Amino acid sequence: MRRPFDRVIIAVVLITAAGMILGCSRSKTVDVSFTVEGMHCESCSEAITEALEKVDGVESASADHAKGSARARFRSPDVSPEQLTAEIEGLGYTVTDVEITPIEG
Ligand SMILES: [Cu+2]
Repeated sequence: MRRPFDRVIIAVVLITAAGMILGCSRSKTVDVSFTVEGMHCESCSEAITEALEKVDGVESASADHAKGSARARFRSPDVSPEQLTAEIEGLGYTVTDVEITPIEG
């Protein structure tokens, strides 16, 4: 014999599972481009690339000292553009512009 209480527990488990699945599918891939001041050579771009790639949730990153730009592809909401800006500025460079592009999937 099944008590009504069991049904409540089953309903809660199902709602929780559905929420987790929906929550996962809501995570998005995002491309972000930074305009960076202060890069002078190849080791500057390497330092920025490495710092961005080390962040959990970043799929790829690159930086170009000649163009004064950096970019990263990451999973949102695991990572935020603000967090990556802080990484770059933590190395002593200045981010003057941030451009965010959501990617399909
Ligand atoms: Cu340098």
